[in-house]
Amino acid sequence: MNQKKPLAFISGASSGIGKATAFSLLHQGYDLFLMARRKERLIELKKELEELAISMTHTAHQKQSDSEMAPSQIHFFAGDVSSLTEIEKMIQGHQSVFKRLSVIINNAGLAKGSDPFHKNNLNAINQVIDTNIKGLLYLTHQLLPFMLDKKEGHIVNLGSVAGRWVYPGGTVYCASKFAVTAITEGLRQDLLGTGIRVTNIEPGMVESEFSMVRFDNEEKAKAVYEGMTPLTPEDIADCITWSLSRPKHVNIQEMIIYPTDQGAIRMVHRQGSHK
Ligand code: 8X3
Repeated sequence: MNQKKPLAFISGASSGIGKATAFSLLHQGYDLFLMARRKERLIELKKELEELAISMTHTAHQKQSDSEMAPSQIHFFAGDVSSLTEIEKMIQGHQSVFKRLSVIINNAGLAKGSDPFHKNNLNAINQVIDTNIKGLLYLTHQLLPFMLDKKEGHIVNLGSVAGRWVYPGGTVYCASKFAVTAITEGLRQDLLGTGIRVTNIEPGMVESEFSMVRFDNEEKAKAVYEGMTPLTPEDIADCITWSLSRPKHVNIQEMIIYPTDQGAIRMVHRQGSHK
């Protein structure tokens, strides 16, 4: 039987948690729709995922010779989540694909610097708010109708421990992640009765491009994880995949994940130190 697979949409899919989640969900048998700004990265990633999907299908064929299994399909769109126009263009161009939408992973997000608020650059403030809050809202608002029609689906928002606790130099980033916490909680309440689940995944320190984007400085970015073992994007992809794989009547509202070496934000055990 050659059945259509459910579709998972992932924003910020070209690296880090988004990319790791793409691989993890491919293994779970989803078709994927990847969105990110960097087109070359998406082209490369699509190729990698397609190759893996084909090899997975061959292995499955060998095990179940009587079933006809198609490899997962990988779709992508290069665009910025903070642009409603680009989101609308993406959806208009892929109506039939989005009809199979089952999962939205709102992963795109960033921090810019760690200066005190009065030293923040206005462009950076706008970029963080526009991506982390407005981007998430726009995408969810435009994609939700495809899931409402089906009376089931799952929205996973990538929050952060910074959406629970505030730290100096994190005013704008923390505000954006507090918004993600509120949006997730609100959506879960607003969507009650629709069959759609909503989950907030809130990681502590994850080693990815996050710190490089935040500091725009390789040395500073490296120093963040020095002497400690941070979480990996794959650790978080595991949590996302587990939340999605619960029975349909189970909604994981939120999950806070710290590395064992992190006691709280800015409280890190580093080799040879107690802080
Ligand atoms: C990232 C966690 O501690 O850098 O979301 O703000 S932190």
